[in-house]
Amino acid sequence: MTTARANDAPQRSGAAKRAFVALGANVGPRRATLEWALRALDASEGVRVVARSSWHRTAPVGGPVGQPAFLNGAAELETSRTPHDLLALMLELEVRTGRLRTRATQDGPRSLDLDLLLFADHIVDDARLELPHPRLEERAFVLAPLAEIAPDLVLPRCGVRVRERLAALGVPHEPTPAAP
Ligand code: PH2
Ligand code: MG
Ligand code: MG
Repeated sequence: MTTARANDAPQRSGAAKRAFVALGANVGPRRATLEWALRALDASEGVRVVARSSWHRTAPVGGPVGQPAFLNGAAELETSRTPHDLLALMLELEVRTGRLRTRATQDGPRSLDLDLLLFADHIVDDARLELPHPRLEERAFVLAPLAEIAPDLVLPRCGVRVRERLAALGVPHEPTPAAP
């Protein structure tokens, strides 16, 4: 594991860190699954959900032609976990919704997708995790919900605020009314 931080504080200081998570689903009872995921995160040891967006109905980006529309959202967490411990929890929650992960399902339909976007000022690049999330700045389906809860958050790689990056992508800021 290669984990670097902007300062030299120990990685497991025990102090709560701020993290941002993207949520998505396009199979099954999407809204109920996403709400369950937020409750399950908040109920987990060392994790508190401190802010959440509304759910945005979004057209699928990439993946197989004709896959169903997504509901997407974002949440801000406070956590005493490490990035990898938080990731492990997120993957466990995905599996609990019945999600299977194979090469064939990459970018394909999923009952629940939880992506770790940012974890304090951590920079991580290993086989399991990349932080900041590698496609964070390109994805309106991530930035639009994130702009609801953290519009002034500066995206570390490009130095631009979330709401400015979203505007530059040319996608309306307002949440799309989400179907159930
Ligand atoms: N996730 C993907 C690929 N494409 N498209 C939308 N609209 N929403 C997603 O969450 C999404 C996607 C890979 O995780
Ligand atoms: Mg994803
Ligand atoms: Mg994912």
